[in-house]
Amino acid sequence: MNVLLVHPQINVIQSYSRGLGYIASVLKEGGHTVDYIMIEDLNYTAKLSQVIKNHKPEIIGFSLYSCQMNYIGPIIEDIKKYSDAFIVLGGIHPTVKPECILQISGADAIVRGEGEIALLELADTLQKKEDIRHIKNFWFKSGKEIIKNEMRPLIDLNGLPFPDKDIVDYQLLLDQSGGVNRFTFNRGCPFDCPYCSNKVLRDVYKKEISYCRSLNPKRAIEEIASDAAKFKFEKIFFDDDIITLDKKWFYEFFTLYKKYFKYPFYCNVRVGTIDANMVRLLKEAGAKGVAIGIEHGNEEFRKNILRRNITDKQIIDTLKLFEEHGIKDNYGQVMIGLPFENKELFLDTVRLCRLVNISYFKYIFYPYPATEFGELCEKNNWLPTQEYYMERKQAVIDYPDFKKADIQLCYDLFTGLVKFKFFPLKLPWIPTGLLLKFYNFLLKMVIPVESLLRRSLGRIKKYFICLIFKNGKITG
Ligand code: B12
Ligand code: SF4
Repeated sequence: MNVLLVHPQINVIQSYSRGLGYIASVLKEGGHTVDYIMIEDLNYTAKLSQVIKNHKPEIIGFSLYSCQMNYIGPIIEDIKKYSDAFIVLGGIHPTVKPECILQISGADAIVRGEGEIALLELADTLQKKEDIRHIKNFWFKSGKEIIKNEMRPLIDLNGLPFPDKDIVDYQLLLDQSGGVNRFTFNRGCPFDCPYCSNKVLRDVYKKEISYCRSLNPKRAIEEIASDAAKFKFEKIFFDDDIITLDKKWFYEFFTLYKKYFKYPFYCNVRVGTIDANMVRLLKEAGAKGVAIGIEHGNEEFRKNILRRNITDKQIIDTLKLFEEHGIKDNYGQVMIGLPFENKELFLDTVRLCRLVNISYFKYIFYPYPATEFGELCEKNNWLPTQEYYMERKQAVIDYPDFKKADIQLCYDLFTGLVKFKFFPLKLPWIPTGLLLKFYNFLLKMVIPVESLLRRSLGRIKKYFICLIFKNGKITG
């Protein structure tokens, strides 16, 4: 069968999808033909219809994050005008919100959870012209009815081929991302953070005790080696939610990595899951930096609302541990605009971040469907006020105590407020809102002047060094 995999990435940073890569490998191994197309903006129509007319797919599979749902209705309606391919929606959104099958009128089915074997079975069964309605993981539209099939057991990751990177111009993707190659070798996370989809994913597979699984370390090393032989890249980012969770895996994997590779790398670490020995191994293996989830700077808020039982001291000590071992290019992830947050609480995030010397990935909170916060926001009508927006970068929720405009202001100011520590964060006679607006004005003036000064000083320094070298006064 001819299968077309569609990856809508509108208003998000473009990246390779390992999920679609695995699906493509398994379909190809099963004798099917696979094409892939990425939709990066709303001018997709001509490109998409060209691909569909050329390749004549019999199945078209969409991989969907929640933030892409508003875009795909018209795309699919358009396809229906000139193709009678069977249209399947898969990925995280249909997994956690399968009812979305009703929202997209042109969709024939959705797949919940892992799609490799489910889609292969669909292609095989359609090819044989047999009844597809029993295939596990699928929800099918059948007239006005929805057929809701049960889930199949979780896949043995070690039995899978490597994700197919030939479906895209992978080298171009690597070059565009500054030579960063990304890998994820583990699936699942055992924590229950109310804003994250991991608990929902676990619940989808509730009968499976082994939801959190890892690719065998040797196999993971083989995948990196296979990429190293095919592509040119400078460094690696391990996207696993928490690479330090399974200690046995961690030691085995990084001992092998140290032996075989020289690529500097970054990974995600959860405070409380790492000790000095592990940090030492990361350093020896070539870690340049780690990303840790700070999420919020108010300890009570972090514990009680975000259910992250991690103290400020633990965060500071963990980062110190990395510094002491020479892992210095570290990142903290922070969220702004959470339910029950306000401007005062936001300033606690700035306060905590001022105490540590790291860079930041800052995000505006987005209520992912079926998560605890997603449902809370739905119940309280705290949902995005715009149809199209840059998820995590644009404020779209208006809470009674934290207005959309203020969330955006806090997001825009965050880096400046952390960097310029001399700005006081509490001036008793200025209410927080006014203070933030004043700083917004100051930062717009100060940041450009500061970086201009730094660049000019750098140039002057270089000029003098050149002059001295030329005159032979310094001989190295
Ligand atoms: C690694 C990762 C990334 C990486 C790589 C992403 C990628 N495209 O592969 C990076 C850092 C780039 C990233 C970015 C983003 N991510 Co991310 N990411 C993850 C993480 C930690 C693991 C995903 C993964 O690789 N899983 C393993 C692979 C093999 O599984 P998979 O991709 O889910 O695919 C399987 C199934 O979903 C299904 N499937 C997928 N597509 C299809 C299609 C069809 C037709 C079928 C039948 C089946 C199917 O079969 C696949 C194979 O089993 C998850 C958390 C999690 N535990 O899932 C978050 C997660 C998926 N990310 C999330 C988000 C929001 C994003 C961003 C949109 C954030 C942003 N605004 O920029 C971007 C979008 C990136 C993009 N352009 O696609 C959310 C999604 C929530 C939601 N409801 O939408 C998650 C769940 C984290 C969370 N906060 O809860 N991410
Ligand atoms: S620890 Fe991280 S990956 Fe795990 S549930 Fe919490 S936010 Fe999600």
